[in-house]
Amino acid sequence: AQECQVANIQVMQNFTKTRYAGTWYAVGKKDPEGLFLLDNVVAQFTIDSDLKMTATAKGRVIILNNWEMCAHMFATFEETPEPAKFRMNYWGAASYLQTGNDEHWVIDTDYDNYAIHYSCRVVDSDSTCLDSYSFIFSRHPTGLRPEDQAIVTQKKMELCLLGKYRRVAHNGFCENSGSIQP
Ligand code: DAO
Repeated sequence: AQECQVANIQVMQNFTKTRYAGTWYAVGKKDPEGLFLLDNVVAQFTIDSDLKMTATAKGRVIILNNWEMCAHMFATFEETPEPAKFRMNYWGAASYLQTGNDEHWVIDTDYDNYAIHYSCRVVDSDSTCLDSYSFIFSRHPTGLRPEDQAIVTQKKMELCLLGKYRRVAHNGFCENSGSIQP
């Protein structure tokens, strides 16, 4: 079936990265295998003078089984022929944090209130995604506006991930910490 094939996923049309810049609060997340960012996830996107997109992100993580901390992450984005599809290189402020190179797709956004991110790490033999993660972002730390919920639900369905998201709490864990908070 054509359904749920990664190559058929529709992304944001005419994506404008300058409008995407600024702070986004993760309010929902579908986790990948070996999840990393737990909650209190806030990402800050910047467009440099050379028009390249970069980001910093904070979030609560648990590493080495039992050590809870606020991870401070950095990311650079490589553009592709499709404006809403990027390759993201990411690393942590500390060496024991995750490092990687992931797809970073913007599925939909109104730039001012909500954004839906998607990343497939492993495509299965049937062309569906075997290991994905996805963030639901809001410009407001309090969550999505009621009028945006329906759009987000529709997009979760199109990603074949409806029911696989959890709420991402914001309780100030990463707020008054520079980069590391053991
Ligand atoms: O949390 O399990 C996970 C996967 C997330 C890895 C990437 C985090 C670092 C970069 C975030 C930038 C903006 C989304």
